[in-house]
Amino acid sequence: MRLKKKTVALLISVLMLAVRMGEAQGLLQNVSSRVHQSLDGTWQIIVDPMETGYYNHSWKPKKNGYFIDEKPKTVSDRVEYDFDTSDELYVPSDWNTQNDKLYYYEGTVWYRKKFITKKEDKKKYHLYFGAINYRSIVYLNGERVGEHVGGFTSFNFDVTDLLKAGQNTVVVKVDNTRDKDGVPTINTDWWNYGGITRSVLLVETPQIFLEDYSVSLSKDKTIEGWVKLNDSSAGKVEISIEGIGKQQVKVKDGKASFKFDKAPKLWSFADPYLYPVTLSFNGETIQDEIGFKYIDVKGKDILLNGESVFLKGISIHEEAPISTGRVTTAEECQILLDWAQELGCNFIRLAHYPHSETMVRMAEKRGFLIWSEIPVYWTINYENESTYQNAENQLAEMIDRDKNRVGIGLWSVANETPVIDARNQFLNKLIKKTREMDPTRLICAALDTHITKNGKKTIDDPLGEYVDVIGINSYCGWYGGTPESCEAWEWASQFEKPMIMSEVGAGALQGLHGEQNERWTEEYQSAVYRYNIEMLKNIDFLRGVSPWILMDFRSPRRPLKRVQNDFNRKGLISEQGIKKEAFFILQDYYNSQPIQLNK
Ligand code: GCB
Repeated sequence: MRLKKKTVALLISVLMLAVRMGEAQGLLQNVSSRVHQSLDGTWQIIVDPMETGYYNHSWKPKKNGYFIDEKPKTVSDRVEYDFDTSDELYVPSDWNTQNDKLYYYEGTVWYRKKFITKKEDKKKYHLYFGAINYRSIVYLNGERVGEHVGGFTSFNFDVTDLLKAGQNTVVVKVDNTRDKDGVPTINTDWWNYGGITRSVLLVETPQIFLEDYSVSLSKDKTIEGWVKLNDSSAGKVEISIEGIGKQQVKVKDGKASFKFDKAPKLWSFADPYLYPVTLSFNGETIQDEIGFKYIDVKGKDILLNGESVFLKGISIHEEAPISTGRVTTAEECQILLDWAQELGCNFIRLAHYPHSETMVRMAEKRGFLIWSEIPVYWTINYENESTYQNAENQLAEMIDRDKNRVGIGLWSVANETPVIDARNQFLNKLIKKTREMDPTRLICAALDTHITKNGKKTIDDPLGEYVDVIGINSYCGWYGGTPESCEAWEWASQFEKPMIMSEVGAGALQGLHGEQNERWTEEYQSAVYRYNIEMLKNIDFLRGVSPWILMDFRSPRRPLKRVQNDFNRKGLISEQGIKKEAFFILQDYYNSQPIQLNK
């Protein structure tokens, strides 16, 4: 049988979509405001480096894998695992910092939780995962529910049919094995923390429910939005925005858009105002807090609500202060944001992957503009279509979750990627997709290549053409040149666009002192900051800075025992929360730098 070209194209696109969507259903917007039961806490675990719980000796998937949580029925039965007497791990968290045996572990760990729940007719139940790194397969009461790929985005499954009133067993196979074709790839400069790293929730909704919504500023500076049900039903969604108004939106075919003809007060650094928003449908009420802003670029300027601004930022990894490991609590987010505020920041770069919803919500509430990024990092496999689909899926999941977060100003599609054709095409496609999904925010990428032309560092990466804001990672004084040499560096750009110095910095062990030319001392790091700040002051198209990085973070690329001990030491603060001298140098710079640029 010969298939027509068109049919083949259609089949391919359907297949792609299936890959993109994985098996998770549409993401539930704002889960924490819905009726839910937390499944956080202690889970039983089995470490399974040989995948014995999944494959038989011929490497065929087993029907009776660990997911059925079997018990011997008689004394002569052979069952070679037992969750009940196995080790435990806390969820949410990584396994590496909870159990010494798992510090360097990469592979599969099976997680099991038993929980008791009620089950009402006419309700739907969803298992929601804030994030699992990296590959997960979810089972409920012995049946496979679905799977997900990607370590930093949220997903959920409809488990209504499998859920029982009373006791239930959820088993999750978590595999953090690095993959050459993955996003990220095998080579990164951060710890590949494995595990169920964000909260797990059992969410209850009506059978027909409001799955997703968007509320944002329209082009005419009033309010617009849309609502989407889980199916193509009709109905009425009530939306109320405190201080603005209330309306009933008629939904047809599962979707509807709406407008409020009133100009809201705008969110700003100094007054990060969020409106209480309530959405009700079919007996479910969802509360949100939503702000309104507009952000554009004009020539070399970044305009926030029409005003040219300077972004005083800092890069942040999702690394927990003091306790180390992945950030898992609101208190840890608070500490990181307190430090950024003390530094004088109005901007944070959440590197190198989407951070938790808690972090994003807290940051916008405190007036930080946010750069949010997907882990398209260094040399991923740009030639591979499934790598692209994976990256696009993570991008879609990031935007899906955070589209209502006014604090997000920039979506970053990549960090330090090589300038080759395959990468240019890959990233152009991703940029186009980002624009389609969200035309209201700026698109950027952290680039690292620049040639020296007429004695000036010149930004010439062809990607500069496609992004709105050019991020540049430059490590003068650390990966090249002496600290003193940086002051004289001059910059030029082939693009009439704003630039953010998205990384600059140097490593220092907190408490280690010496001469300013002595590596790893606080004096060396301070010198790098001082001279780079002088350099930055001379870049006339510079509209922001996010030095690398707020706090020391764990990385296997950093083995030097005397100072690093598995930590990248470029933090302005040690992982134990002690500020290094360079913190105050950056703070002085930020205190002297106006936010509003009167051009
Ligand atoms: C970079 C990377 C960042 C690294 C940093 C470093 O350019 O973007 O992920 O951690 O340099 O410390 O080398």
